[in-house]
Amino acid sequence: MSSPPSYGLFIDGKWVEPPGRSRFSTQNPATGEPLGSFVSGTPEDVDRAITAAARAFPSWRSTPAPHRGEILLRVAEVFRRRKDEYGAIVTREMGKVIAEGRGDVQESIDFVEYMAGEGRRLAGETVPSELHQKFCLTVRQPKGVVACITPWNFPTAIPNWKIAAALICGNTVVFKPASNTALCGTKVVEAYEEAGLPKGVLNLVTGSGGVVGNALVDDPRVRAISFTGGVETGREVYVRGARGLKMVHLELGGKNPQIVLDDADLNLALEGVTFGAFGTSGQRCTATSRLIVHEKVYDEFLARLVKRVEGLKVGDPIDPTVDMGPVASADQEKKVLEYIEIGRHEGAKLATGGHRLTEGAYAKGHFIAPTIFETRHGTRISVEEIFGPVLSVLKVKDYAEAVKVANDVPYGLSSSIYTRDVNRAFQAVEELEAGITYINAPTIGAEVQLPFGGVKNTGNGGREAGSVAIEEFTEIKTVFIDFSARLQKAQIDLAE
Ligand code: UN1
Repeated sequence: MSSPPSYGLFIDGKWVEPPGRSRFSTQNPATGEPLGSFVSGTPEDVDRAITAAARAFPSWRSTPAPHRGEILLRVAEVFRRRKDEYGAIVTREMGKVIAEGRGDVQESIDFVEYMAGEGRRLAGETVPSELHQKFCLTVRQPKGVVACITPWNFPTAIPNWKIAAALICGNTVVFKPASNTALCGTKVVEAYEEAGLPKGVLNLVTGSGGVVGNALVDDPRVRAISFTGGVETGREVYVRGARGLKMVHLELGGKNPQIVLDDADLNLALEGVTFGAFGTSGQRCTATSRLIVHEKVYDEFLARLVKRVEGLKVGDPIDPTVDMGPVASADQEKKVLEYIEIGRHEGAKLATGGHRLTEGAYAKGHFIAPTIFETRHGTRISVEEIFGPVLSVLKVKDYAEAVKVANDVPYGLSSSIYTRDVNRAFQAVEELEAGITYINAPTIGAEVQLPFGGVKNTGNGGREAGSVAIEEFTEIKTVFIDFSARLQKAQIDLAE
């Protein structure tokens, strides 16, 4: 095989390939085809990138936010123009089916445009003073240099959630993408470059979390860190960031339930769980990994689901007729197969799947058959995040038990309930412990104009997307303007 194209780091507006660095490459998880060779960044590279970002900060910060927004609109335009090309790269590098690869890029367009509009808002508040002739208000100011560390499952969308939000607020960025989707990360940065972002405002350092990630998190010039990934790495980032008293934003795992009550529209619920559990091969933080079904409809629903899932076409995700692609990497494949073994050992009943697909066209890829286990609440496969095409089905006797089971896990990102009873639906909104609840829709498919995030081990309380996305990337300055021309003492001079 010929060697794949080489890509550099993007520092201070230039693509650079520092000499003597080792390199890593990415592959298509469906075919093994090599896609690109990337620099394993070092602490010196991180230092240079942060220096460039710090240098660019004063002028970016003082660029009027609506003008920053205009640049973001141009970025969105580049993504729109290159949607087919970028969508195919997402599919080839990450393995999601082409409709979803294009969807990943669409989510980037939506978010960057949404944040461009934020350039004309970035609202503070005005509140009354307790004294005469005094104004009290708040303004938002950028934090400085921020680090964006992103996962492979939404390899253009999640970087944009972070980068566009950080930039519109006036911060400058050092971006480290997941290594196995380094080409997508590189393409994201190319779009910002093509749109004319000033040099140093966005910098890219590829490489490992242990080297590049840690150097970013530890550097005192980095004031905020936005991280999406696994819980254990997230905890490590949080602890390291805490030493420098940094704002750390975490989006971590999920174990998202779809509840199906006995009055649900079963056709709708069936389509919902099929997409929620096996879309993106189950590799969304929001993926449905538990199906909680009322006992009255359990047997019928499970039988129909198994039939539906056995009809899914698994294959090369670039083929538009394919329903599910491979998992994203050899590591993922190993982890998912381990969980399938765990399921078998803890006595879960395999309803379908449970094995690798290795014959013929599957031979070079990381394909796993869509897998459904019947199990009880409390087994490892029913409470631990698997991040693959493995669904645990749990039988419950009523609504109360369904919610109890749904809530009894360490995560709380997304949740869903299918019912025709409006009272039950609202009760579920109140009672499900999750950052997101869907009524009669699957656990996946959040829209960018609404907050995204979760409770418990899913994060540390922050939210991305929506108008609240700017909280993560701004400092609030409180301003008191006294126009009385005399000394007024708050709490002491009681105005009448
Ligand atoms: C993720 O898996 O981390 O809600 C993000 C969804 C997508 C984003 C998922 N819009 O499924």
